[in-house]
Amino acid sequence: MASAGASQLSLVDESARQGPRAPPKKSRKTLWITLGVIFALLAAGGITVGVLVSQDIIRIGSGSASESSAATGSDDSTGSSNSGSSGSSGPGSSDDSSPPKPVKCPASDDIPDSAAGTWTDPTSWLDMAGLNCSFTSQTVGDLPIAGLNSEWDDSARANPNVPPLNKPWGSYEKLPIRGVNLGGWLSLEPFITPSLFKYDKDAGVIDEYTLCEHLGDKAKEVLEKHYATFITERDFKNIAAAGLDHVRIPFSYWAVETFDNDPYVEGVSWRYLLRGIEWARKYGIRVKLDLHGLPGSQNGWNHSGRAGIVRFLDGSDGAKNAKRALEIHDRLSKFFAQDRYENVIAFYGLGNEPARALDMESLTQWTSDAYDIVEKNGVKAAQVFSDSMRGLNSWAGALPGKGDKLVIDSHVYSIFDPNLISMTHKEKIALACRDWSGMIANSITSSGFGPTMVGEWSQADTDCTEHLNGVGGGSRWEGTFSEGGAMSPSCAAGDKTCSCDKANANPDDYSDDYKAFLKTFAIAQMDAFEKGWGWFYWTWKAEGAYQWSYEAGLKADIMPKIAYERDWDCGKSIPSFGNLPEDY
Ligand SMILES: *[C@@H]1O[C@H](CO)[C@@H](O)[C@H](O)[C@H]1NC(C)=O
Ligand SMILES: CC(=O)N[C@H]1CO[C@H](CO)[C@@H](O)[C@@H]1O
Repeated sequence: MASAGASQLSLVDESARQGPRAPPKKSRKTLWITLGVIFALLAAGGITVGVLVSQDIIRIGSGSASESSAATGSDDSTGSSNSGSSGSSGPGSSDDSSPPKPVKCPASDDIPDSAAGTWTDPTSWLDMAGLNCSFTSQTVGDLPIAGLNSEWDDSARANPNVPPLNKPWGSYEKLPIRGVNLGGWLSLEPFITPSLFKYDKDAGVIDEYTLCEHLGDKAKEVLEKHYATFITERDFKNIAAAGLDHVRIPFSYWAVETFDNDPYVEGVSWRYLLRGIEWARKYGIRVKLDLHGLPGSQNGWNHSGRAGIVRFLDGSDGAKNAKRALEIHDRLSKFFAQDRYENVIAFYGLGNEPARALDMESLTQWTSDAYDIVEKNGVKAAQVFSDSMRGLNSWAGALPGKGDKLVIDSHVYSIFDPNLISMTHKEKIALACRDWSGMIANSITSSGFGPTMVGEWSQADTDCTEHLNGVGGGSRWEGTFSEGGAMSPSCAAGDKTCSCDKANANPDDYSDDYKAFLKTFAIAQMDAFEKGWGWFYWTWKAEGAYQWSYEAGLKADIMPKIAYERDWDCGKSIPSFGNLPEDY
């Protein structure tokens, strides 16, 4: 319309320039005809648009329910409403100066047969909130961009303590990560969501693999419902409000691809990962990608997808699965090298907790190969590898020459080691302030590995939480969990008074002294881990495991309200916690 109008006007100008010799009557007649045609076209266009709008074919200003309630500051938005075919506008398009472009959501007839029902088919998506509903078969690195808006806005900042996304963070040694994991969301873990694992023992459901096997055709529906409801936009908003600035997002290889006869649900979590990154962006939170399950299982633990045997690097098909993992990194890194991710993805994790038993030399070689692939594909984020539970010292001097582009990740817990879990409350705080703090400070020097982060830790001081030691596993605390040796209660009292009742109670029923201890223990660890590049708490949300849920910890006042404003530090003396008994 605009270009047609312009050429009409130039015709009018032309006739006007013909000056006095041109018959004025004819000239005026041409002008009126021209204007008449323009008005007729405008009117017809308006009617057409009106009809399309009234028939819901074009939607205008169609921000999703969650976006509009977040914009008005409502805290009740769940961000998970199934808003059917409603489209969504990009972050920049709410700007008054540029009215949102109309979005046409396709009907199933509009989807090409080849894509119908696949992960690119928006009519098959359970939850459209925050997603672009247009059909596109476009991929990057062979991975779909479906659901993404074309524009993005990196101007948000998580809190006044950190720079907005579009400004450099600066040195992580000076300003450490204060982050949280979104555990149990895109990679399931029984202790985080026991409700998904409530089956008779005979069903043998102990991890995501056996769960999907058991559910069969229903697996997709059950898992997508979990993806859509367990973590929503509201969580990202609350994470930023708690003074946290990074999220580590665990996801597993079946977000991208499945192999052989894998029962896993393929591809569905991909869209939720991409949407999670967009929500992080909206609240100014930087992201650490964390490939939590690698082909074959890199550690044989339930959170790798499949408990039991390691078939990665080692074991049957170990070499094949290690190669598959490199191919997945090739695709992922091509995708995440897009400009849109440069400011929001701060860290790219190569693999969570490869087994300690794996040969150090082959693990180092695999890590180096993966690093090269990701680097070559243009990912600007620093890469992260796990110390594979060997301890930071084992990696001093390893994988040299990468400067700040490769960070080591250690997971620090006091409860899986009989020597640590049996410490008294005060000893545990001293352990964090003295030993862990020294360990991290040493690792970031030139005699250690260098850049060091703690990608997982928790304030739990017992291993009492249901399923923590595997589905139906008991606890070291009460002496009901066997690691091959003799079982004896391992709380500091060391006798049959050791009880899980108090730790597993609702935090409303905790004594003030126990609350004060838990909060001080959390702060002591934050303090220690900030001697390096900072920390990610494990985890943001858990159904009933209060001492593993940052969200529940905030409610119970056993976490600092604002992560970077704390009323105690390791330089102060350890409070007495009244007469807190040592049986819990
Ligand atoms: C939605 O996706 C389509 C296809 O990728 C794209 O052309 C369009 O610009 C997107 N809409 C917005 C609002 O970004
Ligand atoms: C059987 C199994 O793999 N159990 C593990 C499940 O994951 C937790 C930690 O999240 C471990 O402690 C269990 O050993």
